Amino acid sequence: MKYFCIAFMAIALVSCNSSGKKPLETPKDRLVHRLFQHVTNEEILYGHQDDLVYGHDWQVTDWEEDPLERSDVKDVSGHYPAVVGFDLGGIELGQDKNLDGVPFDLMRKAALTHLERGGVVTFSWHPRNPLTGGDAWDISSNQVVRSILKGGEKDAEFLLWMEHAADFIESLGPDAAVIFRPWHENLGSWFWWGAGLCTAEEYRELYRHTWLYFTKERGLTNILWCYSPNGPIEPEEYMSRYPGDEFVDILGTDIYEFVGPDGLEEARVRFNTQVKSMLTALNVIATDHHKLMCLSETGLESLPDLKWWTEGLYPAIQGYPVAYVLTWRNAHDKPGHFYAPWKGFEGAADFKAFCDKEDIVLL
Ligand code: BMA
Repeated sequence: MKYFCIAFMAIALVSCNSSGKKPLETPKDRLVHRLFQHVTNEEILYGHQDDLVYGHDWQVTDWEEDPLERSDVKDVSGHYPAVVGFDLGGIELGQDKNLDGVPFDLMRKAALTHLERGGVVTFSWHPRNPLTGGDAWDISSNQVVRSILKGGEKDAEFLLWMEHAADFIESLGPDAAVIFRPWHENLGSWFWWGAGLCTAEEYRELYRHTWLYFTKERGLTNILWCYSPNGPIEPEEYMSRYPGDEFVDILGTDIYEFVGPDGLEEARVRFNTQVKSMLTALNVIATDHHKLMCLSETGLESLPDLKWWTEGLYPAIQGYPVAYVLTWRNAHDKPGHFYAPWKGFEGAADFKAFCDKEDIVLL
């Protein structure tokens, strides 16, 4: 395992971009540079969703006092993950807590703490359905995206939703460069912005509308925008709803392993094939478009394969220029809904072996 050191950040502050000419002026430039540097070094950052705010059997309760030193990943590997993900779902309504019960004040503190430790922060967003009032998974109408675009019946309301999300990111301060990954898994049809629920043009408009609001209206220029359709899919399909180079910095994909009736071994083989074929395609697209790439979400729920990390995930990503790979959350209130080991979990040794690989980076 390799891990960041503060010295790296100091070097990054005075270094130049790949052309060697333009100084790296903004926090965003520096984060992009740093991620490219890891890719050049053939290193992959490991990430975990919600890592600092709760784990398999614990959660932060007193967020103001808590030093946020607990982490399931650290409990097992000795290190914090290099990347921590958080979800903004619920911010749009001005709620105090997100859809999984994480107070936004705690999320802000955790994000800033992680950045101070030298980590990378990424935000996803499962906003509620602005037309029906249901949740992100409410796919009862195919008019939702259209309703929030300019001239739509919900466009003013949606502007307010974006305002709340932008306020939160702005509250991290001007030095915080973060990855934002809205409208993810859009080639499936399980979210109201999914492929079966809006046209390709409506989707692209939604992404651009969001980008324009954050970037131009609000001047939030320290965001790395990640486009992350569900995989695996063919390259043409991946690009079929791509918002455009101007609006995207990182090409991501979400691919999970699912165990079917054919058992663990087959599931592992299937996952391996799917991830490799998607990353092979993404590598070509990312090279053509001069973008970073990542495995924005992955995991095997409950980790029934005790060798998943070293024999499932690692061989699937090893050697690919992925900036980071993020496994999903360890819910403390949903039995079996976990994607990283915790202290005492029987498969912890395999995770530790994964973290100890030369090309896997934790803090
Ligand atoms: C899903 C599950 C849900 C959660 C949502 C947003 O994959 O983990 O329990 O509410 O992500 O974090």
